[in-house]
Amino acid sequence: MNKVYIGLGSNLNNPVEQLEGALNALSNLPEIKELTFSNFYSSKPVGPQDQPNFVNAVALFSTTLTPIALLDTLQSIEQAHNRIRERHWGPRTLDLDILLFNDETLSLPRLTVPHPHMLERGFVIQPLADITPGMLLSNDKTVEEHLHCLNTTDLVCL
Ligand code: ROI
Repeated sequence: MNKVYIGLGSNLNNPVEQLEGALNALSNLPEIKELTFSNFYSSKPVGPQDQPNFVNAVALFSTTLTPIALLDTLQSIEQAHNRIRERHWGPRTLDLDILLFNDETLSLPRLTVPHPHMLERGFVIQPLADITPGMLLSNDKTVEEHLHCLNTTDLVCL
């Protein structure tokens, strides 16, 4: 079984419902077991500010899927939620990103793991810290140590 952390985000069409729908879809898949997830957090957009606030969470599960099969699965859930993506770093109905896949490093055309921006983003590290504060990340710091280095004043726990 592979141990996977994914990030969930939405800022359109009732973001909380989008995240709940995605978690429900994941929990119904036979290839996915032991799904747990963080609190939901609302925050201002990173990047272009002329868009609604985001709601973000992190989920942890075990899966028999390979990284690419999981990516395909996540993209089909995004599509089923009528993902709208108008522009780069613009608003979206549902974003599902593979953050960590076991302790693997992957540089594939479609997929980079660990997620290249996760350490800079409070909206990823705060929910990750809810689930696994003591986990060591790539540079030998714990999730909690990373959290202390980030400005999370903007995050509101829902
Ligand atoms: N900003 C926040 N707060 N949350 C996100 O999930 C998010 N996703 C993005 C960009 C547009 C970079 N900003 C975000 O893709």
